[in-house]
Amino acid sequence: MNTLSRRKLITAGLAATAGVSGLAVAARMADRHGLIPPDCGGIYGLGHTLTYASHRILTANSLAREFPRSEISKTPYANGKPPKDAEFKHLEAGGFADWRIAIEGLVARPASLSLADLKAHSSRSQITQLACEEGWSFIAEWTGVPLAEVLNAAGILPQARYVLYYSIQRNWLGSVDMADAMHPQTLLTYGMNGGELPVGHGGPLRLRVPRQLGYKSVKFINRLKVTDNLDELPKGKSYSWYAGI
Ligand SMILES: Nc1nc2c(c(=O)[nH]1)N[C@H]1C(S)=C(S)[C@@H](COP(=O)(O)O)O[C@H]1N2
Ligand SMILES: [Mo]
Repeated sequence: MNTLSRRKLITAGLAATAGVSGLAVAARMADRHGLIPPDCGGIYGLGHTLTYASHRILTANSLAREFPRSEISKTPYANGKPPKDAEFKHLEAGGFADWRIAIEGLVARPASLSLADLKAHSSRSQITQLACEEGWSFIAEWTGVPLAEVLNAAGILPQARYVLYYSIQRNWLGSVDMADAMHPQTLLTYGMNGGELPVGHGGPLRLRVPRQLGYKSVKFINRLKVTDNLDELPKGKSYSWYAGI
């Protein structure tokens, strides 16, 4: 199906979902509010789009569930191995004092921030669940600075639509729209369960996006880029781009 007829189908679906009175209204709404995800094509595209669009229409500002301290998992599962390369080992040996995260792209004041710089911002702690698409999950207390605060300090330009986040593990590139980037529970996370964030869980720094599945919470992040497009995303990825829960 070509992109044009896909868009027509999507906006027809949106008209039904949102209960608005006509296709023209739905099409305008979809365009204006950016309700078409990057993986709108392909056999799962319509489903991805309707999920994304309806979440954005119905629950744009909703909060992920937060749990009482008593529900924190005793043995949280660390998925995969921390990076083994010399650069990471060197940074780890130095207590990550030299870890930096670059803030780039559509911002007025690009920056390079250390963990100490991040900790100088206001911190937020929240007890949320990390759920993997494979079916397992755990609950932990996560501490960090809201991404919104760091982005606001850098001065987001009006064209901004997405934030890309890069890991020292090159094959892990994450991205969210501005609704999730600016959401109060989206944290640049440096602490877990009262201590430093362990390397098993992405220490010294990961982005926690608690309104989406675990694979959007990329570990070992060292660069953020505010953009107006997602051209850098690898093509033909199997996970859906939007993984709202
Ligand atoms: N850099 C990096 N980030 C990553 C992953 C990874 O392997 N490398 N795995 C993802 C997946 S699929 C999940 S479910 C969670 C797991 O987080 P955990 O290791 O804290 O359990 O991290 C996500 N972020
Ligand atoms: Mo996962």
